[in-house]
Amino acid sequence: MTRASTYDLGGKRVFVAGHRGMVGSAVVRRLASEHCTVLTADRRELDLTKQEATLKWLEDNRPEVVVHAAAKVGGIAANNNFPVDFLCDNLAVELNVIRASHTIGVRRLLFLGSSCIYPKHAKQPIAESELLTGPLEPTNEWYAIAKIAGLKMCQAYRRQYGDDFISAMPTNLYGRGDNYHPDHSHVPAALIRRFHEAKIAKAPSVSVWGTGTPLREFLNVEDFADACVFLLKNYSSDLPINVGSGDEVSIADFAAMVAHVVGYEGKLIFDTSKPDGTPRKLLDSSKIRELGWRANTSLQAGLAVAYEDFLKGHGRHLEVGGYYART
Ligand code: GFB
Repeated sequence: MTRASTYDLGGKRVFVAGHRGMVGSAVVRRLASEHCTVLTADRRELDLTKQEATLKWLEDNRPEVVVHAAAKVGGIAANNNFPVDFLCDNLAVELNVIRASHTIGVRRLLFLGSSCIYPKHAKQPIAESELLTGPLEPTNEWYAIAKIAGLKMCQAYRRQYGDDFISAMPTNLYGRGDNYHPDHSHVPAALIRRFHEAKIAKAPSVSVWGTGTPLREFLNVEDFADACVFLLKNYSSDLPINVGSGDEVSIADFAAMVAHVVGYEGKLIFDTSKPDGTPRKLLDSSKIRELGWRANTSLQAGLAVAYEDFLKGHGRHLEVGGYYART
């Protein structure tokens, strides 16, 4: 099908857009063992929402490979509350990076999407063919539309110009370098922080958003970074490819796991005034498994590392506004 005749990253100049984000920083760590030259640009040096600046930076630095891990991201509340930021900023960055990559002749580009691009009531587990078969989940449709546009840009450049641009769709990610903002983060970081603070304060109970019934599949970011490198080397197709762990859990059970890892022993109270979002989001990752890749970090072990990272203060506490990559 879709297996590229193995692409050698050795000696290549690889630009990781969004290298300060959770995903981008994990990709940089993973690329360290690939004997390539990793290129990064701080936001002060390059604002990816600026078209001319992005083109100039790429012309000056001449990467052969691009990992597009730059995005405005956040959890269910941030997505719901900042539709302009999630739609427009993500569209601008995608257009600038993908178009400039074409202009300077980048050989391989990996665009990162998200499992939220699939319809709210997609058939489970969600195969790549479910894309655009039904309405999106309203809490994240702005972000989803931007991500769908990004993967369509990759398909369009491949169709019209033969560019080897591919797209990967990760499931819900967590791990080192996450954003621990109390309102804007995703559920793993939000609960690590809230339970930790409740443990310190000896609070008798902690609130968890929603009913606790939604099902989510969680993938450790180090595993995802490994999948990104695997796909750069082994995958070439206009079809996006799912990257999941198969670790599906209800939010209630997930919250109990996080409480255990953090050592919080109080009561969990479900705040049903907060949204649940999509009821279930389990990816069908059989395509990438057939190519020979699978995740190998257990949720328990990955959460322990994430909590350690939080304790070391490596997590970021950002407002929505920075470009930190995560899907
Ligand atoms: O991680 P999260 O915001 O992502 O929420 P989504 C997952 C589930 O956890 C939802 C519940 O059912 C939340 O209601 N939850 C419980 C909490 N407590 C909390 C909490 O304190 N904070 C948060 N954030 N959630 C996002 C999309 O949806 O998934 C993005 O909005 C992106 O666009 C990302 O695609 C992967 O899975 O609901």
